[in-house]
Amino acid sequence: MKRIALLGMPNTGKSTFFNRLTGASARIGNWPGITVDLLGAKILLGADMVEVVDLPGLYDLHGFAEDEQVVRHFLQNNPVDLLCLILNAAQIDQQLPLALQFRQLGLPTVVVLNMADEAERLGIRFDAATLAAGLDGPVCFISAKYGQGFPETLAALRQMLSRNPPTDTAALSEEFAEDEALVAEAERLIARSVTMPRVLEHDLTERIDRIVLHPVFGIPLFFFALYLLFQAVYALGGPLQDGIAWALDGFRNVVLIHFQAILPHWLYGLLVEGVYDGVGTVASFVPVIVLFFLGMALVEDSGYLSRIAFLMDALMAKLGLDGRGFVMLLMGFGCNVPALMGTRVMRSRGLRLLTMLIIPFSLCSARLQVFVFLTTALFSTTQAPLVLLALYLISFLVAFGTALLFKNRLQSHEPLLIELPPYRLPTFHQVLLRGWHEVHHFLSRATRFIIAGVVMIWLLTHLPPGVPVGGPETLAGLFGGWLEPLLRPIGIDQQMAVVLLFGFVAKEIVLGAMAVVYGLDGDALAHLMTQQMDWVQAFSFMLFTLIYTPCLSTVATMRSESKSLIFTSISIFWSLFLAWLLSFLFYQSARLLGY
Ligand SMILES: Nc1nc2c(ncn2[C@@H]2O[C@H](COP(=O)(O)OP(=O)(O)OP(=O)(O)O)[C@@H](O)[C@H]2O)c(=O)[nH]1
Ligand SMILES: [Mg+2]
Repeated sequence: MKRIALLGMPNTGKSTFFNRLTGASARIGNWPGITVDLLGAKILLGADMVEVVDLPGLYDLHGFAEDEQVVRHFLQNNPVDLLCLILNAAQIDQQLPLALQFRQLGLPTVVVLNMADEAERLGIRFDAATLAAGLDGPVCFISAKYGQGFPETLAALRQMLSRNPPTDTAALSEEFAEDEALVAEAERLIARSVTMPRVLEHDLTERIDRIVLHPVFGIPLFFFALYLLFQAVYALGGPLQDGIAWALDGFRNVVLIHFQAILPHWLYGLLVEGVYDGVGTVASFVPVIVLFFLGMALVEDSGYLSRIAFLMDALMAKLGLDGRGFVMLLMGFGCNVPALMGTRVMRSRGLRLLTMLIIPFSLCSARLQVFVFLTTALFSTTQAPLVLLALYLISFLVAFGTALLFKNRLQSHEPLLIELPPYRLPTFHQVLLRGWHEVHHFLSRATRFIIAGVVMIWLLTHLPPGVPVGGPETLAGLFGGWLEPLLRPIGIDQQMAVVLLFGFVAKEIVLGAMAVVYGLDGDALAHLMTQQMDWVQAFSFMLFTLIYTPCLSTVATMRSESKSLIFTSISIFWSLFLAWLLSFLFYQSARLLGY
């Protein structure tokens, strides 16, 4: 099978092109460094089955950040028949040297000038023939996002592919011409083939930036935007969630109930009261999570992320981090795993480890489910979003505090230039794709962890046979009993202790576990929680859930990205210790104050 590799600088639209080419749904965002790993997909091009590989961006063929190494390693170890080099046409002056560097590889290459729409708006004109002659190969103009020029590009790829015999890329280690020589050549080529208006008009972007990057109001504005996002999530997500809970309940009472007569008692209990109720309780939160992600997608794709990195850079530097670290925390709001992988763009190991250490404190969407459930149950509708905002702020504070404590051990000196890409609106398709991503993510986690988790909990609360369900004599009661001395000082009882134990595997299980432990779901469960705990206990539970290890996947990613067992263990123990300490301080002082 033939292979096409998509290469280019970060944020030039490689993944957007990849998605258009293959129909895949690679993650896209207006932030350099969204793709940090290989993603392949097969397509039929002419008569050939071709594997297209989307790669992380690279600034330079001899770059040494982890994501750039991923590219080099790929090129050195896999035969590639055709390179598809994606450049941002609107920044041709900065990107052409990379194209010339690639030309030295001597591999068949199609140069794709993407974002032709933006280049045109800016008034940049190209002489395609001169450019193609200078680059020694075909040049295509395209807007991967909107589709102009796509058929022609596809034809060029097909033609190049049919013309060339397979090549070996081991040539990568060859000597390159001096960088200065390449830059000078790029300048000459641009002078001959590109006409740029004297001043580039980024009018709208500049006007928005004047507000968003305001030295005084910039940061408050960001937190206000965050607050609006939660309000919207509550306002829109609540009814959706109720709807799903209602439908799931209906299905149970109308259809599943009939199996009670057919199935053995224990099996019905396991399947319906265990798996169905457990997974259903979690599933009813999916709309909230998807909504939240759509909001995040807007932040990510608009280009606001880079502005946030810029705004927070000075503050983060005091913590031994940089603006990207803050952005990784925000990405961690979705899921900590890609945020951990996103640190690959950092070159200094100290900086990378310090950033990885704080990411698990970022309030991921699985934890969000738990918090939305508990805040809705135990606080009034006006208080709930504020409590949630407080939890987000605590998540930042804990992360910052951790960075402060560890920054001297994980030193870094990496100069950073934050790029501010123009603002872009995601297309409807991109937004849909993102929503689908999250549903898909949920479904795959559901099959991997949630079902297994709720089954385990059902067994623990029902075994050994013959004892009262969920009582102190069951296995769950036993475990809870062991943990109790440790968790009582933070206001967590035996049953919730079992829930926390499972939360270690994945926070998505927490709600399902509560449903199974208490044998209730939906509103009934929420109602019961108000009797089982007061707001002080609930908040203490949420604090603990926020701070202790997010899930096994995070631990595994931490291990593979840091390549250090010691570092991973430190992260786990530190977060457990901190979770307990802060919950303890909160719970005991609240009680002392008479709450
Ligand atoms: N206006 C315009 N925007 C585009 C075009 N292609 C991609 N984009 C936007 O550019 C941004 C970057 O797109 P990606 O596909 O994630 O870029 P990438 O090269 O894969 O980036 P990394 O994986 O971070 O290296 C996103 O906001 C896209 O929506 C285009 O043709 N026109
Ligand atoms: Mg990408």
